[in-house]
Order: sequence, then structure tokens, then C-alpha cells
Amino acid sequence: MNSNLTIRNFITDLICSVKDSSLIVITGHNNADPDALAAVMGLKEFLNQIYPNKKIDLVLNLNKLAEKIYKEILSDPKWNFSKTYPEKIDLLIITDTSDLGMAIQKESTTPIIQNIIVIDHHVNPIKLDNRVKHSLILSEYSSTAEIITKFFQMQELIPNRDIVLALLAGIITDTGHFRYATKDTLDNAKFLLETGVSISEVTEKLNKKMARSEKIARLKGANRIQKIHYIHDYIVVFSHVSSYEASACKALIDLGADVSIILSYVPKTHEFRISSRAKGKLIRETSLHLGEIMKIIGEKYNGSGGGHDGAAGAYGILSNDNKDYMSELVPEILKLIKKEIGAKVYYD
Ligand SMILES: [Mn+2]
Repeated sequence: MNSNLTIRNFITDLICSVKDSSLIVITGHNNADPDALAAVMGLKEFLNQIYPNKKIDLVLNLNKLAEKIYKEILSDPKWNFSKTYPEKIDLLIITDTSDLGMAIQKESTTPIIQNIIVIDHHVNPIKLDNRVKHSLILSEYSSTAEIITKFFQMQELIPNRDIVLALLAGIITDTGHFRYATKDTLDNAKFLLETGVSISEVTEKLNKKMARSEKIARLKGANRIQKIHYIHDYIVVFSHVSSYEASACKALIDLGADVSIILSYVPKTHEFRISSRAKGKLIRETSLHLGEIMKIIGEKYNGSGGGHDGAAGAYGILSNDNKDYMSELVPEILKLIKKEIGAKVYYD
């Protein structure tokens, strides 16, 4: 089905569900990034432009970058983000993830939820929670912010200035400053820019200085590469750090790796996290999809995983404290990567 028709039908279902519910909560994944922040704010504004008197609660805890955007880019940061859920929810709308587990804090008590709606741009999950009534999962979209931007366009509504800035920030950060943008992404961003904001209003604030601890994590990441794996002409590396995995992962790509995988392990809880990235050229030339690999690894280890073809993550728990977690996990991930890169190389 044509994606615009899918969106049109979804908007109709969404509006109907909101109309019929009274205790409504919009949320994003834990440690919300700028895209999740934009999705939550944008969706609330969208629904309130249609139903001005509908009370919609927001549950969100922001990561550092989202916090920065919220405080420094928005002119009126007076949104009420709760960190905990109310006891009872008629309609929970989850954005920027399809996994209820990623949207509910581990420590908090699970609310009683009647119906769930999912809006996401990551890979389709194998199974959705059985309370999910409607879902819109569009992996061809760069970001959830871009999907919400499309909602405004289709309903011929204009978001207010702060929402435009938040949506733009979501698109900019999820596309690596438009590096991974498609023609449609640029069309949708154009709709936002036509309201009178400029890209530099967002990007100037995003170019933050790197913290010393982040620089050290990146250097340690490079220092701890034990072996360079060669698959065809591609270079694949694994390393480990205890914090800033995503940044260290990106640093190894900047150094020259085609695929970079960073692990991080907490001995106390036996929990591990994985951050992975691949260069666009490799993604275009092979069938590698890191989001799918991370999903397999996360699920195998009682956790979760997913993401895009070129950037994805996972978390899981080892059955016992394994100090040698690298030798347990690396061969498994490498096998999956080899299968995709090795089997199918598309030459121009
Ligand atoms: Mn996103």
C-alpha cells in the first residue's frame, strides 16, 4: 500500500482513538533523544490543534542532548514532562520505539493500560504488545519527527514555532545533519522551514564542546581494538568502553572502520549494551542491516535490540558473570555480519 494512504488511514484511526479516550499519555523511549522529544511534543500539539480541550499527559525523561535542545533552542520550555506514569491509562501512545519495555522505566510500577498506539521509524518488531490497537512503523522515514511533520502537512495544520524547532532538531540529529536524508526528508524539512525558522537556529546550539570523559572514551575505544577483521574490502572492528558507547562507536568509523561495534558491560548486573555503526557505502553495497543483527542478539540474551541498517543498538543479560564477555559476544556478532557482507555483495 502506498505510504501516504497508510498514513492517512492511520491519522483517522489515531484521531478517533483520541476522541474516544479520556486518560491519554504520550511517551517516547527511555533516555529520550531529540527525535523522541520532538515526536512527543509534536504529537501533543497536533492532537491539541484538533481537540483543543483534550487533556493529554506526557511521560518522558530526556537524555543530555534532548535536554539541551529543550532548554536552549525552545523559546518557552514550560512543558510538563512527568517521569512516572499514572496508575491507569486509557490510551498510551508510544513514539520512536515499538517496544513497550523501552518506554516503561524498570523501577516504576507498570500502569494498567487499556489501548496502545505505536508511531515509529525503526525496524518492524516480530510481535507487538497485544494491547496495540493501531501502529504506524515506517522504516523509510528518517525519524519519528519527520512522520509527525507529515501529519501536520496532511491535515493542513501549522505547528507553532517551538514545535517546528523541535521537529527540525529531531530530523537533523537522526539524519546526522541531513547526511542520511532522502528526497522526502528534505521535502518534509522544507515544510518546516517555510514557517520561517532556519536550520542554523538548531545546528548552532547542537555543536557542543565534547566533554573530557567523552574524549577519553573515544580514545580508549580505539586503543582497545584487539583485532582488525577483513571481510572482502571492508574493515570491521570491535572494542569496549564503559560509557559513551555511541560516541566511541562513531569515532572508530571516523578513523576508517567500515563497521564498528562497541560493547559495554556491567559486572554487577551481568548486563551488556552494544552500539553499532556501518558506513553508508557498505550499506548500499551489501545486505547488512545492523538493526536486524542487534535485534537477534538482544532477544537471544533476554534483552532487546534494533535500529537502522547503518546505526543500531542492543542490550541484554549474560546468564552468569562473564568477565570475558567480549569472547562470548564478538564471535556471535561477527558471524552474523559475515553472513550478510560475505554472502551478498552488490557491485555497481
Ligand atoms: Mn528516532
